[in-house]
Amino acid sequence: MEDLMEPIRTLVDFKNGVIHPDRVIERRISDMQGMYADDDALNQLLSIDNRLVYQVKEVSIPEKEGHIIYSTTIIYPGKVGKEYFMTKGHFHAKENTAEIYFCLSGEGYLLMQTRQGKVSTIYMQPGVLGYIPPYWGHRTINTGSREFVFLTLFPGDAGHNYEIIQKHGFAKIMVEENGKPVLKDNPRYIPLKNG
Ligand code: M6P
Ligand code: ZN
Repeated sequence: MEDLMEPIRTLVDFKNGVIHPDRVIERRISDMQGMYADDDALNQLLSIDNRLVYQVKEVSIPEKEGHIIYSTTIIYPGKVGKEYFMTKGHFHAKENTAEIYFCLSGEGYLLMQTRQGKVSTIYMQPGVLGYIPPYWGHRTINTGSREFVFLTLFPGDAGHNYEIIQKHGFAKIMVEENGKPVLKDNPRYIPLKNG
């Protein structure tokens, strides 16, 4: 019983996420360089104000097999050029691990992709649970005009692999056209050679 841990009670607000997080990760425009199709639009935004794109509020759970890590993410409304504010996106370091996203407020998309370039999306609104099966890389996108807030749960030993997305990008991007979100081919996408 050497690993016995005390139970944890966490208060989650539907608009603000975890109320007393142990850690808050902030991602600003400057952290998103190279991730949007339009570099000029990003640099222009950066010259005005290095805005907050999203925040992850984490609870300290051991990053070990058997545990379930949970956190809430708030993606602020905004765009870089025509592309909506989004998370960096990642695969799990241990790729045969799944994840659950549950929308608390706002709206957006869960964009998923396999190493082979197969793409899938789930439209998220309050009450929608998106299940990301093992082997799918994932990113979330705020296509609404308010904060997009969701709760996530994933295995303690899943880990994050950002490298694949940083180097190759997602095959699709979500852009605004005539006031509506549209999924388009990403001009910067580099397919993985061996999947
Ligand atoms: C969710 C979870 C986290 C992740 C966060 C932000 O809360 O999937 O594990 O860190 O979204 O996404 P990213 O790490 O891709 O920036
Ligand atoms: Zn994940």
